[in-house]
Amino acid sequence: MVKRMIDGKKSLFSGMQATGNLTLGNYLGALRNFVKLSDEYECFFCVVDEHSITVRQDPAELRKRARNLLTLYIAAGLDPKKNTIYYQSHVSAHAELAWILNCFTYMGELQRMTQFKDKSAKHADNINAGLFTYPVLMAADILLFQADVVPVGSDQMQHLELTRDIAGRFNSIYGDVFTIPEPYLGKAGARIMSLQDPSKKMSKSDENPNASIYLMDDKDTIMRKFKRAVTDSMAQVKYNDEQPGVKNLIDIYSVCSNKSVAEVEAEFDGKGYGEFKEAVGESVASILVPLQSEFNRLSSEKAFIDEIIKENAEKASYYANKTLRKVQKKIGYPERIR
Ligand code: ATP
Ligand code: LTN
Repeated sequence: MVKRMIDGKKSLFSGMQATGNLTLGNYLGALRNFVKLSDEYECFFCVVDEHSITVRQDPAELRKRARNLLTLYIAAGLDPKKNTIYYQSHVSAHAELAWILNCFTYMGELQRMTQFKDKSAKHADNINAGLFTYPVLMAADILLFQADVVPVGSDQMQHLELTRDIAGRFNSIYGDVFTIPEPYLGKAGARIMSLQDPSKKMSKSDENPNASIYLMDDKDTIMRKFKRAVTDSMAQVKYNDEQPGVKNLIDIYSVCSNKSVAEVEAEFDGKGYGEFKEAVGESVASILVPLQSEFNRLSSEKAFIDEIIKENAEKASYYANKTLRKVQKKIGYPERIR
């Protein structure tokens, strides 16, 4: 039996890290889908600042980026009165449930996680236990809110599978405690590739700034980066695996201009890459430029944002604690005396 937390509505959880500058990949793979789904579900959108400290952060910078991300959620179109938008670190239930779930997760499962392997190769001087148990905290995030659906980019699928395994394992011992979440991957945009090396995903931690479109890039920069994007010498706008650079640009254009892949191929039939890249740049700028002005407007509304931070942390805590108390009771923690 599936539990409905609020008003019979299904619930949705997702989170993003407040590290680095957000890219077009983050927007098309995740944030855009948050907005698309937000009417249909009871939504919890989290700035996962606890995940961020698995790699070293400058404190002032982390605080600033976390606030910017929270503001960006709202600027992208998530209504903070209807959706619960908050910081993970303001809701202690995340860390508390993560501890419990650590005791239901096997070392072997965590050792298989590709993100752990990638990040430990990248940060060889700081392979800390938090980096290793990162997916358990992510499972706790999702399960606390009994999420039915979790919109993510395809790089997070493995973590979501693990979340489902942990939840199933817990339920099989203690009964029906957690909803088993389903991933939501958008049709296109689930994996946007680097503009300089289309075999790698576009990543905010890429050292080459030309590889990524940052959400705060101005129009000239966007146009320039697309102009320099790596393609091939086949001189045809066709969607296939032999042309990974062109394929990536078609994906981006298709999502940003709301056209199907076939429509895009037809539109640029017989035309050169120069013209195509310019159209891709225009379509991306037509989304990012308004997003940036809304972000700038909201950033100056300090009292409004502060109020949202306070109210939504309380709301998130209320629902998270409901699940946490149930879990604590099931596993046999002593009852609280009131
Ligand atoms: P890094 O690349 O530095 O590890 P990240 O951008 O993958 O960071 P997050 O901020 O946690 O890390 O990602 C937020 C969301 O954006 C996740 O749902 C992730 O799957 C999605 N995402 C990230 N990169 C891409 C991409 N290139 N294409 C599509 N979705 C992406
Ligand atoms: N690991 C995710 C961020 C994240 C997340 C979550 C996404 C943390 N907790 C819960 C969805 C649901 C990433 O994108 N790197």
